[in-house]
Amino acid sequence: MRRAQWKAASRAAIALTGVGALAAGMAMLLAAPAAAGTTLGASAAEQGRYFGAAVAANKLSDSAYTTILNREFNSVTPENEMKIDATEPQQGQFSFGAADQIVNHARSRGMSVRGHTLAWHSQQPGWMQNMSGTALRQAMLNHVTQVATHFRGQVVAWDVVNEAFADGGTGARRDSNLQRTGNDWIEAAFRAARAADPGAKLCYNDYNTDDWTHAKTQAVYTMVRDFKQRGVPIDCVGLQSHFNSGSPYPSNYRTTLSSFAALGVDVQITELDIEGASAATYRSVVQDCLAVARCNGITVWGIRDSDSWRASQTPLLFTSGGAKKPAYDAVLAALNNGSTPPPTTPPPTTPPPTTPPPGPGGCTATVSVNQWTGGFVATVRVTAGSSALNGWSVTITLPTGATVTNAWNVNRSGDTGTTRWTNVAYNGGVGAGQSTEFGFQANGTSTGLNPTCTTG
Ligand code: G2I
Repeated sequence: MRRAQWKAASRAAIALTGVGALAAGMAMLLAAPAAAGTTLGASAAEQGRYFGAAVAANKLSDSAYTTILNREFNSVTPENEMKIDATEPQQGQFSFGAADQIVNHARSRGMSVRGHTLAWHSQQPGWMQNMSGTALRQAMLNHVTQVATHFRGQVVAWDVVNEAFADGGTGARRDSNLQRTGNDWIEAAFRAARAADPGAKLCYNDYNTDDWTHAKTQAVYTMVRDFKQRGVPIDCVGLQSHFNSGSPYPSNYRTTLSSFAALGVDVQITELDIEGASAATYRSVVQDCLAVARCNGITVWGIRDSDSWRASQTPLLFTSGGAKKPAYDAVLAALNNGSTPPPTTPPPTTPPPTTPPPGPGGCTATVSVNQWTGGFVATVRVTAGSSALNGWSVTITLPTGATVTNAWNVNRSGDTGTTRWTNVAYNGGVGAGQSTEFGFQANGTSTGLNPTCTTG
């Protein structure tokens, strides 16, 4: 028996000891999970992931819609029903009916729920749009608290803050009435959400943060790293991943997923749709997620093409008539092929290191590189030998013309030629045989990178 089936069976067996056998038998019939490998949700679960869809409450009466939803998906995100205008239409008067309907539909069928979204510049009710300053800050925090409290224990992950960074090359915050209450509005929202629902994972969610080289991606990365360093409660990053001709799937997507994950947060693909629904692109997205241990789920932004906010782009996995599209088959196959797909990004220019295990007290460093025309990102893994490390230092000689532009999880000295990299406060201690990672981005080429590690 495969592991997930075994777990489900043992849970069922435990349930049988507590209730009448007939009732339990009926419950098992109703809740019987689809056979592994035959639906998106069951296949994702086999990989320790979820596969979800954005759901609209007013479609739950459409049986063609719910047939697909109930068969294929094991996670649900309310598409609009948890937004600020829906849940607090008048200040202090909360309205949870449509959101509750979706949550109940999902949870009664064993699907998990992602909450979307507690604080956002858009879809604010009129009363909030007209607020500013301290009054708005207080109203926003009250909203976060009330909504997260209402759904406490029912939502596995919240998009606490949505779309707070500007597009374009500046990496700046988006101007909004919330931003104008002070730059700390985001962390204030996360703290309020943690206090209200300590069991939920708290995510920052945004779009156009898929390409690792984009300023917006780097800006979100810098914020999440800062939050982790200062103990602001953040558990996950959501990449919306609305792909189209103007904002295509980037070849470095996997680097983006793994770089966020290396900060110690989960990564979730939260609103996936792809203009034209290329099977190959959907396959790549799934393979990229499976290749990153902390990429723990994918949500598509709607079920059938006709349900999409961009219906004319036919970006989803099911036709408007409910038929499976080639992209569906590609996604299912990718989920069933497991976690070691062929790379979708260009192979590293550096051959895989063949470093022997370090001796007592020593450490080793290996590097993997994602090179594109004109630049690269290097991820360096530091591994302790048979003794724990209490500080480490790595030397890397860069080829002529390569210049470091930024780095993470590390202190550096030197941007060109022989560069020296030392641990930061939170990653100097590495247990015997354990590893930690840091990274840097550089212009130029990465040919022949050969890191050496010394302790202390
Ligand atoms: O815009 C696509 C998504 C981008 N990321 C955040 C998501 O929350 C956002 O979802 C979309 C929904 O898919 C749309 O359904 O957000 C839109 C609003 O920003 C939603 O559109 C709204 C229409 O603007 C309203 O006129 C309409 O009443 O949908 C509402 C309900 O159908």
